[in-house]
Amino acid sequence: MAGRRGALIVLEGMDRAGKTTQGRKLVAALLEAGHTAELLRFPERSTEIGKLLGSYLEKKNNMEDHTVHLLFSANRWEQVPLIKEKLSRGVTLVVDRYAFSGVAFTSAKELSSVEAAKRGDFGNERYENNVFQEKALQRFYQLMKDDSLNWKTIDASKNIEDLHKEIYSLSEETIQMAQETPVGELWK
Ligand code: Z5A
Ligand code: MG
Repeated sequence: MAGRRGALIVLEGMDRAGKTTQGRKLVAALLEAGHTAELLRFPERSTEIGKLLGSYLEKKNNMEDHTVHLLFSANRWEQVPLIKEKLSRGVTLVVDRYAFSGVAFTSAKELSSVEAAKRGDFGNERYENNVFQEKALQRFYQLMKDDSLNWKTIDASKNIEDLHKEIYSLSEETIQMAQETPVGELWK
């Protein structure tokens, strides 16, 4: 199968939708089935930029909104050479949040900043309140109107095993499809 590229499978959704749970299970199942697969996550909190984002999300520091947006973006760009290299070597990448979260959360912030500012500390991290999450969800629906990206909607209220089966089956299809499609650029 030399020369066949890996697929980029992105899991997006609201806080606690089960992305990390499903991402881990998916990679384990793909490996078991003989695929080469790895899990990535964004924000990737281990890099210098990621550490800044981690403390911002934990409300240990404050930053100007545009600056934070660009740091989230930079946190992805710093991984892009590695992502391209892995895809071209045939590694399927399962990605726990990507640029769609970047757009959805920044634009939700613009909409809800007044309302959010009135609110107390709902969750442990910044953005973890119902109003904000709802705004971000609406932004995800808008982004999903772009059919060039092969979005699949999954009902996250199902049980973990049923969801896993559904995501696994969609991923197998996606891996097959990716082999016939060259790696493209997002939003170009
Ligand atoms: N953010 C941003 O603003 N800009 C960007 O560019 C990017 C991100 C990339 C941190 O993200 C924040 O960064 C996030 C967006 C912003 N803020 N918010 N919201 P994160 O990915 O590090 O954290 P998160 O996604 O918000 O939360 P999470 O806790 O990682 O959620 P999850 O991964 O979707 O869920 P989980 O950990 O798999 O599951 C949560 C719990 O539910 C756990 O106890 C599971 O056992 C349980 N669970 C999972 N699935 C099920 C089902 N099906 N049934 C019942 N229980 C379940
Ligand atoms: Mg998670």
